[in-house]
Amino acid sequence: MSNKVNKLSETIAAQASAQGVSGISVIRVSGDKSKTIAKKVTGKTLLHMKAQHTDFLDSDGAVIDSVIVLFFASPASYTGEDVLEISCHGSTAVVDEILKTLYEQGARQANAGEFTKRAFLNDKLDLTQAEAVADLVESSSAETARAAKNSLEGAFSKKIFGLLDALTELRANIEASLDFPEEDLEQTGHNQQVEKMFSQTSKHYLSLLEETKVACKIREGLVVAITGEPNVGKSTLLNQLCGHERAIVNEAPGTTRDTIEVETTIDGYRVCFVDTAGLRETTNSVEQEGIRRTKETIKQADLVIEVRDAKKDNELKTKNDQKRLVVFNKTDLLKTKPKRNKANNGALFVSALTGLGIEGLVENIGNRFKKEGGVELTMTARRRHLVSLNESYDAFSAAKKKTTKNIAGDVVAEDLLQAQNSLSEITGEFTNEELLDSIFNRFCIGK
Ligand SMILES: Nc1nc2c(ncn2[C@@H]2O[C@H](COP(=O)(O)OP(=O)(O)OP(=O)(O)O)[C@@H](O)[C@H]2O)c(=O)[nH]1
Ligand SMILES: [Mg+2]
Repeated sequence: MSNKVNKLSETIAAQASAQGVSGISVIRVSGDKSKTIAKKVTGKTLLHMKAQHTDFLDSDGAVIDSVIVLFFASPASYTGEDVLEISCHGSTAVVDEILKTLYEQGARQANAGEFTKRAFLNDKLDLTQAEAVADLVESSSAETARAAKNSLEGAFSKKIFGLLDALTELRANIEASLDFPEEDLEQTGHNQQVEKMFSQTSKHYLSLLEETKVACKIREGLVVAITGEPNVGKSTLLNQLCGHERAIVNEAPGTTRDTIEVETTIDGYRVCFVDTAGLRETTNSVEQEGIRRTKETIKQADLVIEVRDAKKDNELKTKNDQKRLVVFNKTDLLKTKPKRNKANNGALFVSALTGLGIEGLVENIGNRFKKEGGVELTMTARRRHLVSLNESYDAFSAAKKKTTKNIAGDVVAEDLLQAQNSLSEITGEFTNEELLDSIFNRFCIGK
């Protein structure tokens, strides 16, 4: 790990707007040569943030298009470098011609995420903010877009920096006490002060861990397993939920042998439904393997829908919880419609065949995103953030434990430093080229 890695030097260019035909396309250039290139392709000297309507000239001076150009002088630009933005007519031929000219004039094609990577390397954004740019572009619901915007504006980094400050203060306190005898520290109330700081920081960690977990899960989506005995209608339910005949439905029990995954969205949130083999005792080795996979899916799922046949299951008692939802299927075959009550504890009644009650089931799943852990979604987070935050919390907890056992202050301070380094990996103050590549390579070109 090192402090920020090498900065980039060449001037880059790429289409920033979506590929294909559109009303307007935006092409972006960033780097030292942006201003000279701008002069060559427009014949004009551009001023900072003054839009100009001009002809865009190819390398022989012929007009390619009539465009609006906007120049941002370093460091007041997205990347922190000189940036030229060209809004041209949205024809692929025009875009190609303009890019060809920019390359002839000294720019090179930008790599995926290179504009945002430069913004990070030039301290315009920290790593969580750079990641939030990708999350915002990819967001599929108003809530995730808002959360990504918050992260882009620094909501997540601010919380990490808050923790880092608390750790710095704690470490300074502990290091300052290294030269004093234990009795003095006891008398001056120093030890109580350190204890209080540990307990406050611990609370801070736990609430951020909870929030990060929720944000992470919402970004990744929920895995919902559809389980139950053979023939209760699991595959019919999967087909109903995803809107097409994905899984084979048959009146013979034991039809589904392998797990079947279908990705969809509910209110813009990602959900992966997994249809599973029905659970029963069997000697058939293929079915046994299917049942093993079902059990594996249940372990990994965020929510397990337990489908039951309402006609056979007279005992409507259920125990629903955060991870388990009982759904009584085939209610179209019942003479009297069952009602939700205390005994069935919020179980749902549906007919996968007719679609009855499916809307309520979808709503129930959608609400799990909104009320996830009772925590409001105020930021986006990724698995790598959660991993580093957990590592940091482990090092912090080790330090806390050692203080209560009166282990030497320098050992405690070392753990706290470790906790700080793990947090710095989140914001990118400590990073390496592979991590940056793995983040920015997933961006699209032009971002
Ligand atoms: N009347 C009625 N029949 C249903 C309903 N849902 C499923 N069925 C029927 O029940 C039978 C079994 O349906 P499947 O969806 O294959 O059941 P499964 O739980 O996936 O079964 P396995 O894959 O064998 O475990 C089929 O004949 C379906 O048409 C329903 O809501 N009402
Ligand atoms: Mg099935």
